[in-house]
Amino acid sequence: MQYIVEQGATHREVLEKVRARYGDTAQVLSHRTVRTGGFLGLFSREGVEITFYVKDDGLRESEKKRADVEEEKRKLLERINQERAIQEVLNEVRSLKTIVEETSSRPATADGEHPTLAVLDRLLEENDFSPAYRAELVARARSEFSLDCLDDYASVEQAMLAWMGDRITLPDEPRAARPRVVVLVGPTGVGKTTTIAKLAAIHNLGMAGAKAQDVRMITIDNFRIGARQQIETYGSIMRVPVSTVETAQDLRATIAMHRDTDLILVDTIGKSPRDAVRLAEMQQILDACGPAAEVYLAVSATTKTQDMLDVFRQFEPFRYRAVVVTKMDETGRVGNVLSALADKGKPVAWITDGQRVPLDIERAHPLRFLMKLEGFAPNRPKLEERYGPVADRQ
Ligand SMILES: Nc1nc2c(ncn2[C@@H]2O[C@H](COP(=O)(O)OP(=O)(O)O)[C@@H](O)[C@H]2O)c(=O)[nH]1
Ligand SMILES: [Mg+2]
Repeated sequence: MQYIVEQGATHREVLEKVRARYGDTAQVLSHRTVRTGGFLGLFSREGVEITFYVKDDGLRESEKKRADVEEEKRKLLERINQERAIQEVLNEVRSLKTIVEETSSRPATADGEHPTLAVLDRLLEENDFSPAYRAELVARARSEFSLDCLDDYASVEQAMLAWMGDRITLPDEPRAARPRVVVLVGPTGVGKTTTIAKLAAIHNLGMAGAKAQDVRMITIDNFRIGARQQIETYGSIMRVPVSTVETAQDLRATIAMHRDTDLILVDTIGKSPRDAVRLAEMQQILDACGPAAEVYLAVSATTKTQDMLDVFRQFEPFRYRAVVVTKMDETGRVGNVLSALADKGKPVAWITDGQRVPLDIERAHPLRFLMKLEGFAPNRPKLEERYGPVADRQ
């Protein structure tokens, strides 16, 4: 048992105070009137002082109550702390999320492109690919790769190389015909006559996968001083007969005369097909070669992208079946060629890479272009798996 003395202004006030603390276990023992408050005996007021006794279990009860309150307080604080911690974690998560969102949506480059694509696009541009070709390749990479995958530069680069390679097509085997008439058209100075000489030699000798054939060259390029001499010189060195013709009728007659030849190679004048008269003239020449004649367009790899597209377009009326790319040795950039080929959907048959007749010619192979691209690192074994082996050039 314990005694408690409590003072207050009124009897009721003291009772309420004690009951609040100890409940009904506090029993009034005595009470008296006292003066409370004041200062040095002045201004004090009359009040009551009550003495209670409280049973131990009452005390325990009250202590328990207090302990409970303490426990509650502790739990509450704990929860507040926990909530604070959760809030902090949430804030952390929120700020991380913002960073992630900002990173993925934030323009990695000024135009908002992923860095991998920005770099590859710049490389394509440096390799002289047309804007349309570049846009198509980059759009494909954007749609086929997730943001995570785009971070892996090498794999996007290799995929792009394969897409470029897939767009380089080779012509089908020509239909068997005898004689097989092959006509080379194209702008002046691209190397038509030289290429005709190279083709004559390799077919005559059975090189570069061709079997040894009976070959003849026909030239209509007899307006330019020395042009006739040029091809006749090649002919005599290689022991390939040459015919020179002046008109379309001549040409028709000459082909008819040599119908037992395996392969007739026709060199043409390289005037601008923009000229309507020349265009009509050229059409007559092609008609004279017969419906089975295979027309090839010779273009120099050194031609600028837009000019290349123009040449492809200008020669369209001659329905060339494939392209011969000349002077590959004179440029490190072949995006112009690949853009024009893709744009026109034309296959590429031969590549020439030097002035040596007949050494500097080979059948086209996608890798020959891909390996020339500046700034790209083509995985040759992987690409050879896809497109077949390619020989090393000396
Ligand atoms: N570097 C290089 N020069 C070539 C190539 N093909 C032809 N040429 C040169 O280009 C010039 C023009 O060739 P030509 O055959 O007369 O062109 P054509 O006017 O189209 O008949 C000549 O000096 C050739 O030696 C090639 O693949 N590489
Ligand atoms: Mg010529």
